[in-house]
Amino acid sequence: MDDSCCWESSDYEMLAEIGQGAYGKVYKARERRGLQRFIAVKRLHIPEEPESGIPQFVIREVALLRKLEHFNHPNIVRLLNVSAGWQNEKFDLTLVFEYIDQDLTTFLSKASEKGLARDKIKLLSGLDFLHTNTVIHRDLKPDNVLVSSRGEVKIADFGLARIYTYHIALTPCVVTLWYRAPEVLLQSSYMSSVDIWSAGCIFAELFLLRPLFRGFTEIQQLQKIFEVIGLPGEEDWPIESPVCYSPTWAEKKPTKQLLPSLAHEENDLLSQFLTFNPAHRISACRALAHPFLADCNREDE
Ligand code: 0RS
Repeated sequence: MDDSCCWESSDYEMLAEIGQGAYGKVYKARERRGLQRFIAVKRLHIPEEPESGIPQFVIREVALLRKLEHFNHPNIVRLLNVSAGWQNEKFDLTLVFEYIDQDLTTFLSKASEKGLARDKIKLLSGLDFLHTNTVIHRDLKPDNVLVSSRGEVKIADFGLARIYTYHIALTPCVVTLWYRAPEVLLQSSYMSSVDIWSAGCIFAELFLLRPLFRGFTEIQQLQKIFEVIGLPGEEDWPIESPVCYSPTWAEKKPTKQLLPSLAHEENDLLSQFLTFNPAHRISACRALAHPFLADCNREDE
């Protein structure tokens, strides 16, 4: 059977491929019935386990996504439907989401500095919700933050992390390191604080209108980070990391003003996002109470 047959659906009409990555593929489509809304259809092919059939974690992660959907969080992309089936001895998972017009990358490429300030609070509300429900995004970046024509900000591409790891092992593909937390770059263990690091990089990008740390290898990415935040103390270096601490990495500069172009409160929050030691990094919940974001919140009302 050729691949094209898979895309025929009585429920929706496939329009265009909008993304491809470790996750499989995402398509823009339109419902054939009812409201005939645009939707985002995500297809994952999951190799069958020889012994047990469908891997247990696939079932668990999809169940978690569906559970989260019941909360209707305004900053999380809506999951409309999940279906599964077998195709050529592979297990296919199809997730149908609401379609949002733009990603943040595109939004930023058209943006001028004004009018962005209040959007990041929404991103943090979404993150706080995910973290409260023990979901770590792990790959938060402007490509998977969606911005609707009504100015809503919604996080996409979360929850299936373990399915992705599975995929990445099978399909080598280029991933961006720009939003990756140092503990991930150093191959240490990680927690929800990795998403806060990514949010910090996005926060800076809203002001700079360009990515903050643009490294093309793990080592180069770390160097770019240390050029801005300064070299961390050896006591903060993860002991389990295969990368050794070296004082020659960068200067140990004081982290008073990370970005000179930012105001005092913006810099204060940014330095709490971009704290090297994940144990000392601010949480999404505490960041929402920071004077800078609390102010945005009031303006929104
Ligand atoms: C890199 C410049 C291009 O509505 C788009 C949507 C879009 C969605 C949508 C809804 C729910 C996803 C997408 C989704 C699912 C993995 C994903 C990975 C990244 C992003 C979303 C994912 N920039 C990227 C592609 N693109 C054009 C600009 C667009 C434009 C509008 N609306 N995705 N992608 N989940 N899984």
